[in-house]
Amino acid sequence: MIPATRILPWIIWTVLLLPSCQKTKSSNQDERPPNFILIMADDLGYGGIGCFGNEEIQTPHLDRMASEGIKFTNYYANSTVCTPTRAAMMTGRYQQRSGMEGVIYVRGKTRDLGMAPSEVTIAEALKERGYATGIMGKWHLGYKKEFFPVNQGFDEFHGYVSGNIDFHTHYDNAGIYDWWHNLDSIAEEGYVTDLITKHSVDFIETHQDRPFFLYIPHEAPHCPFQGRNDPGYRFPGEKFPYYGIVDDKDRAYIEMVEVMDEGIGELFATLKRLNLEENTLVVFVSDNGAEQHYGHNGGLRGWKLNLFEGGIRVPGIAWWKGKIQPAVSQEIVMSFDWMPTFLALSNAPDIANLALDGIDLSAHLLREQPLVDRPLFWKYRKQKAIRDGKWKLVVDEEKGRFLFDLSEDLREEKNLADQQTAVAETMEDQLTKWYTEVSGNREMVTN
Ligand SMILES: [Ca+2]
Repeated sequence: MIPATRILPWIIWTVLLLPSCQKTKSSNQDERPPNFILIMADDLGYGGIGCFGNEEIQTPHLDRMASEGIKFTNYYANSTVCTPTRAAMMTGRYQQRSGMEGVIYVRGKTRDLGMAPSEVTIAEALKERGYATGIMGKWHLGYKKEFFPVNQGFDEFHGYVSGNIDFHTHYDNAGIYDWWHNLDSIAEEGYVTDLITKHSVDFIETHQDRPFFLYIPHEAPHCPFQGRNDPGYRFPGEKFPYYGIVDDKDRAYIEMVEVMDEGIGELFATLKRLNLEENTLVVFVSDNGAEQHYGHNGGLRGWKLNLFEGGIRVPGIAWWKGKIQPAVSQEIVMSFDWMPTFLALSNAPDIANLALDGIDLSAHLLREQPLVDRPLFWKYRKQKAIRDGKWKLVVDEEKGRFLFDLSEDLREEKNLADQQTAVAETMEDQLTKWYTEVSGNREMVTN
């Protein structure tokens, strides 16, 4: 069910695209809309991979993707934690609009909550365009089956719905088994990262003859810290440590990122083998900044769970053979921009009808056109933040106001709030107006 306020645009849009769906079926390869592969790491910080300055972790496939494609140095996650970034990415809208401002936890009062099936997702919109749609990996937008990916436009789902599972036994942090195929709990042996890669390759092979959208939200490098050959440790009815039982967690962390990179290499090899490279846009991003104890934030201030740059600025890469030219882009981009971008590239009719907050990046990706100037906003727990050009304002309910000039102070060391009071006031006003508009009076998950 689509809410009444959005029914009219949805009907108009659906009717408008009927003729183009029919055309897709009979069109030749040149007219076929491109495939989209959206890969998202979990808790990977700004300095977490080779092409973003990490010298300790070997990520040759992501490094090659960045050198052949566009590397975004100002790429932001919509939030500093899992659930809200995923909600924004799936809907192309600020997560507050779907009530998903905080994390849905496996324990406690949020366990029964989820993103409403009435929200229009990127998968639903592309499915309407005739795309095959798949998600292999972490969902984290609701534990009840009514919230599962297959009820949000995905034809196929292999993965888990909680925040993290044992990479080997597939039990979540509450000791509940969490590995699914569509709506069924299934027994499947394997290391989560390898299973995600295997099912992703299978999906591409199965759907190679039609346009597809494949969303690959990896578990790596979120805890528990476990490599391929480390033991499983979560079992029902037992107590276990959140971060895992491996002694050398730094070693396990490195391996987790490297195995993910290996899997991404396998995806690229699959595209090449099936001759899909020139018809597939591949995007790699993270869902929030680095975890404080084991992650790499590239020298930025802050970590996952706060709105300083280290919590929200993450790696972003876009690759498309023959279409995207190698470049380093300083344009400011955010998670919710991929939905309008993919819809535009699939020649969807007027996407303005969907009232998305994200913007279409396609002219920037394909022709290096600059993006329009726009402010971007965040809210999580006691912090709100706005980025507008070079300025960034963080308003913390307890610690006060922080204003930074990111063009000179990327590490957010010099608080200019007292010197540039007019700038700070104006930005705080924008922030307040934004929050009133996106949150409305609705109930919100704020954990
Ligand atoms: Ca995360």
